[in-house]
Order: sequence, then structure tokens, then C-alpha cells
Amino acid sequence: MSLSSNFIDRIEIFIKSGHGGAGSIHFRREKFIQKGGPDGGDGGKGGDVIFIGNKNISTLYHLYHKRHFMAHDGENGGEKNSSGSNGSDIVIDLPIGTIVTSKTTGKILAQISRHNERIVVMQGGKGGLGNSHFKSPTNQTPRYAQPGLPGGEDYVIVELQLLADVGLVGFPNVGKSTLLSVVSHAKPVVADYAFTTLSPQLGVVGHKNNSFIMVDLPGIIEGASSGKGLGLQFLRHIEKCRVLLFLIDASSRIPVDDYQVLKSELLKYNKSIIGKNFVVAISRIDLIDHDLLQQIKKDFKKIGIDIITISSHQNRNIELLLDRIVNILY
Ligand SMILES: Nc1nc2c(ncn2[C@@H]2O[C@H](COP(=O)(O)OP(=O)(O)OP(=O)(O)O)[C@@H](O)[C@H]2O)c(=O)[nH]1
Ligand SMILES: [Mg+2]
Repeated sequence: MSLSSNFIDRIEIFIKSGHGGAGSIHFRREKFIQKGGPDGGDGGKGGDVIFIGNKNISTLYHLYHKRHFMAHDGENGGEKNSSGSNGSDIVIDLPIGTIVTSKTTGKILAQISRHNERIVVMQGGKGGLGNSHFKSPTNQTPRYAQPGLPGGEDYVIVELQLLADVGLVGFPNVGKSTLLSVVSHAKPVVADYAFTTLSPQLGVVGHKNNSFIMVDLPGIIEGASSGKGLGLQFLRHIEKCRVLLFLIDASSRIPVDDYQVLKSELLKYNKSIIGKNFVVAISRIDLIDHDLLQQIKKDFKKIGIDIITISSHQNRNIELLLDRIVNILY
């Protein structure tokens, strides 16, 4: 599976279906036949705008540089009853779990749930009938043909519902990116300061015949739910993960407090987030001594949380952590 680190989960694009071709007004002209009848052919149908589910893509990055998607117009009808050809459709690949909403009406136009699922979101205009259709006993020479009908056009919002199987959630600088770099081939930037990660980074984690997508999200700070730090934008990302992996720094003053603050920020943003499955991991345990680690375990036990204590640098308990995640996912 190819994943782009240029992560985009919501984008506005313009879509337009094709105009139908006009019917033709034409009369047969043959040698020695004085008055040939009408032989104007029909216009072709305009192309449709079609979305198709593609399990091999997981972001909307491919839409980023294009943004305008237009199907072709149908051709006009011709003489000798020849029909104009239909305009070709425009087909847009979307990851599974994408919702497309009209910007104009707010209506959901498509919800992609399966690989190869095809949804025609905008029909092309019908082609017009040529004048040969309008011959009648009283009108042998109809000088009329239908025009093609227009297609549609709209700005639509394309948005991923599901971002990843597992989302890394924590304060800045707790080692989220480091963990992702240890469990996957992703190479997020790691540095000893807050807000190193500014946009989500995806990685594929393979573990004992299972694989899942983990996303490293920008750090949360107290007040994030009211827009502090990187604010609401990444809380939206958290909503879109199946399982949350809370990462709490062992070397922080009181780790259990950090956990409570983190949880309450999420709750303030959206109560349903807390109903998600989650795992709490204490990171960077190589920075603290044995006694402190025991204290942290006790503190979390008191609030009924079974933590996993890890060190990405020393590769401690990483397998155990992945076991637990896989157990929840599968
Ligand atoms: N001692 C120790 N340091 C670690 C460990 N994991 C990460 N670090 C260090 O902690 C610092 C922050 O790591 P990052 O992975 O960038 O942290 P982050 O949570 O992604 O930070 P933001 O992107 O700013 O939110 C870096 O200096 C890492 O080298 C660990 O297991 N042990
Ligand atoms: Mg980071």
C-alpha cells in the first residue's frame, strides 16, 4: 500500500458533467432524389461524474493538485442519422470511507464503502433528438431538432471518515513520532521541542501477520478544544481513528494528571471520542527510575487504567503494545 505523508483528509473540488450534444437538422441529399427526408442524427449524452472506491489509496492527496474535474460534452448529431458520440465520463478514485457532500446544498452525494463501488454523482446532460424524429404526416420537413441538455456543476467537499486504525494522541514532545518511526517505515521528524509534528503522518504497522495504519497526530495542549495550540483541526482527526493510543510521558511531573487533562480536552470537544477503544502507554520510561515507574503504575491502577510502559529508544514493551492494539483491532 502506498501512503503519502502529505496528508489530506478534507478537500473541496469542482465537478462538472458533460453537456448533451445537440440533435442535428439535416435533410437527405442524394442525386436524383429531389426532396430527401430529414436525416439529422441525435446528439450524444454528456459524460457523468463518477466516484469509485479504491482500497489502495488512503488519503485525498491525489485530488490536491487537480481540484477541477470535468466530464466531456456529448457530440452533436450529424447527417445521415449519425448519432454524436457520448462524452466520456470522469472517474475519480476515492479511498474507502469517503463522504462527498455538496457545498451548495449540504446534501451527501456519495458515501464510498467498498472497493470498486461506483457512484454516479452527477449525470451528463441528455443528447437532443435529431430532426428525423419529428417527421409526421403533416410535417415532412421538420426544421427542428432538440438541443442537448446541460449537465450539472457543483463544488463538493470530499472528506475521509476514517483516517487510520490507530491514532497517536498526546501532549507535545512525548515521543509520538519516535514511536511511529520504530513500529513502521514512516520517517516523521523527531526533535526535542514541542510541536515538531504539524500535520498527521501515516505509517503502516506490520505485526504478527496483521497490518494496520497508525497516524501520528500533532500534540494536544490544555485548551485545545477551545482552539489553543493547533486547536480543533487535529481533534477532528482524532475522531476519525478507530482506536486511540494515548501516549503519556513518564518523565512529566505527574503522568496521571496529564492523562486526565488529555481526556478532558477530548471530552470537551466531543463526548463520543471517549467511547472509542483506547490504550494508554507511558513513554520514555528509560528516563525514570524503578520507584517512580512503580508509582506511576499505582496511580493509574487507582483510576482503573491498565497501562503499558514503553521505551521507543530501548525497544521496551513495544511488542506487548502492538499485541494489545492488534487484539482490539481484530
Ligand atoms: N529517552 C527517550 N527519549 C525519547 C523516547 N522517545 C522519544 N524520545 C525523545 O523525545 C523527544 C520528542 O520526541 P518526538 O517523537 O518528536 O515527540 P512528539 O510527541 O512527536 O512531539 P511533537 O511532534 O512535538 O508533538 C525527542 O528528543 C526524542 O528523541 C524514548 O523512548 N526515550
Ligand atoms: Mg511529533
